[in-house]
Order: sequence, then structure tokens, then C-alpha cells
Amino acid sequence: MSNLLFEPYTLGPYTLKNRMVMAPLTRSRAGQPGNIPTALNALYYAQRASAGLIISEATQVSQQAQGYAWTPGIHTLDQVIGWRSVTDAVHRANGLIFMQLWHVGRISHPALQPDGQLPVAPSAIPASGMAFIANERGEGEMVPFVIPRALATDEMPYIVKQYTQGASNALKAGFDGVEIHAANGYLLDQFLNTSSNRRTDEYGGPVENRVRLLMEVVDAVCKTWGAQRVGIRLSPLGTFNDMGDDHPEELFGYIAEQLNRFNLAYLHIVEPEIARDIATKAYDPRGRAIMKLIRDNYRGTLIVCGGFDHAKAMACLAEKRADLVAFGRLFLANPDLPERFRQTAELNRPDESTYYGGGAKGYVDYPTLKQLRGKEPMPLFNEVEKS
Ligand code: 8OZ
Repeated sequence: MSNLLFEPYTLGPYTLKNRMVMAPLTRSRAGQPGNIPTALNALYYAQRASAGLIISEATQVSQQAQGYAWTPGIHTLDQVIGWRSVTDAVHRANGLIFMQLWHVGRISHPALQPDGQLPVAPSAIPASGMAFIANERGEGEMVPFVIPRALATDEMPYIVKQYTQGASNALKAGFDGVEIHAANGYLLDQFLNTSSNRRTDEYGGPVENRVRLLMEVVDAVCKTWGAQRVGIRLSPLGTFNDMGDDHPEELFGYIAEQLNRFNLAYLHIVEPEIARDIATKAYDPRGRAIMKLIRDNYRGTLIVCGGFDHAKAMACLAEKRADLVAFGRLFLANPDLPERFRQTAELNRPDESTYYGGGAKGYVDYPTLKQLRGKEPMPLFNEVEKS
């Protein structure tokens, strides 16, 4: 059977060298102070440039948009310069990289907000769970979420403005495109879902109102980048960050259909089964139906992500359930993942204890096959970190 994973793919103005996407992965290793990408971050991304497309880790578009300690931003000049070194490194390695634009909404804490203000949200409803902040000693700490401040209707243009500012900074930083993060319980997803949106203005209530902010953001970012360089990520049925919707089939069917009018680069879906798994471990039988609904309603490129291995990804493309497949943990642990799949070689296992925060260990020291087989030297950072 031919393996579609290794076939090139035309994505907007780009030709991807294969159909394997590196999923956006929060790693909490931005340079401090200032949440500025570093040479280490550039090395990490460049090591993974054999992906058909890299989507950057979620990146806050403003200070208000930050929800976790040590995540990178795209709202200061130093951050733009830092990201430029990342995109240059990826391009030198013949890769393509989109930036994921992020506003966390209520998934934050005053410790991360400008002047210690409350995080903002569609409604003053806190998420259950904990925020990850840095304490006075600079160590990571989990603290309960607070009740967020509900945004006033006349503040919406300012939210859209934060995304367009981030989008134009991403352009200056040399990215090949941007992905709007509308998944996993962050600000745009909070507007979409009935559990977090109890508004009574034109941004709440019926589906057409709950999708309004998302559509305004997509429209504005497309004006900056051109729609063919803009993607969007959604997580139907996701319960991460306390999400939930009363009628998800209606909501996500409607969004998929509405997105057709933009002619975007792609729609990127976190597989419902996976989104569900994280929080409840329970399988929601509506997942498959929603994926089919999205595939049927959306006319552009579809990326799927969530627990795929080589065989599952091949089957997914062969059955035309999606056009591209994104891999998170496998790319994290295997910088040369396409080559490993090509050779059906063994895979490095990801080390969960080094997912978030820290330095080179568990970040840029996962060896490639060539390194494992002694054909290339092991990464230098490996030695630096261990010494
Ligand atoms: C895990 C930890 C922190 C952030 C997402 C940006 O879920 C994230 C994230 C994931 O999209």
C-alpha cells in the first residue's frame, strides 16, 4: 500500500514535503525575563524541520493573553527578534513554521496579568482547576483559578486587536503563517461553549452569537496574512480546562460551514476522542459523528491530531478522513519522526517529567536514528546539560 504520509501536499502557497505536521506543544522554556525565544528554542524547532509543517507552541498575543509561566509571547520587540532566530533556523533546515496565536482568557491568574488584574473571560465563571504561575523565588507553582472578569461588549475590538497585533508581529518574525488557537478551553473556545459563555449581548446566546468573536478574529487575521496562510484549531467535545457545550454537533457543524467563506490554509481538529480522554477517560460516542460532520461540511484542508501512530495516520489519510496528520508527543521525542516512520524504526519514548519548564534535558537531547546508530555525534546540548 502506498503511504500517503510521505507524499507532498499543497497547502496554500506552500508545498509541504510530507503530510506529517508537528503539533503545537507548550514546553514552557521561553527565556526569562520577558518570555523571549532563545537559541535553545531555535535548535529544538530546527531539529524537527523534517516535518511537512511545524506549528509553534501556543504563543500569547499580549500580556493579558498569558496563562502559564514561561510561555513565549509575540507582543514585544525582543520576542519578535527571538522568534526571528527560530524561524531563520527552521528555514535554514528547509522547514516551514506557522505560529499559534493564543489568548487564554480565564485560564490565567492575576500573577501573570498586567498590574495584577483579573483574567478576562466571556462571563464571570471560573474554570475548576489550577493555574501554573512562577512564585517570588522564580519557581513554578500551582494556584487555584480565580473568578475572571466578564468582558464588556465594547472591549471586543480590543480583543480582536490583540490577535491582529500578534499576527502582524508573527509576520515580522518571519513565520510562514499563523494558526488561531480556538481549542482546549482558551478564550475563543470559552466564547463558543455554553458552559463558559452566559452572555446576553451579541456575543452570547445562540450559536451565531457565540461564534461571533471567533469569526471577527479570523476575518481580521486574514486581512493581515491573507487567508491562505491562516489556519485555525478547534477541539470539539473537549473537556480540558472545564469546557462543555449543550449542543456540540450543532456548534461545530455550524463553525465548519461558516469557515468555508474564508478559504483558509486549514482547519486543525483535536480528535474528540482524545480531547475527551484527557479529562474524563470516557469515550463520547458523538466524537466520530462530529468528525464526519466537520469533514462533510468543511471544504478545505483538514488536519487531525491526537494519539496517532504510524498505522493509524496512514489509515486516516487512506480513508480520506483528513488531509494531514499532526503528531505531538511523537515529534517531541523523535526529532526525525518522518525518517523513523520511513524506516519503520524504533521510537524514542517521551519523558513526561520534562514536558514543561527546564532546559536542554528532555528538549533538544532526544537523539535521531543516525545519532543512535553512531553515524552522527550526539547533540552537544546533551553534554552541556549533564555536566
Ligand atoms: C498543556 C499545558 C499548557 C498549555 C493547549 C496550550 O492545551 C495548551 C497547553 C497544553 O492547547
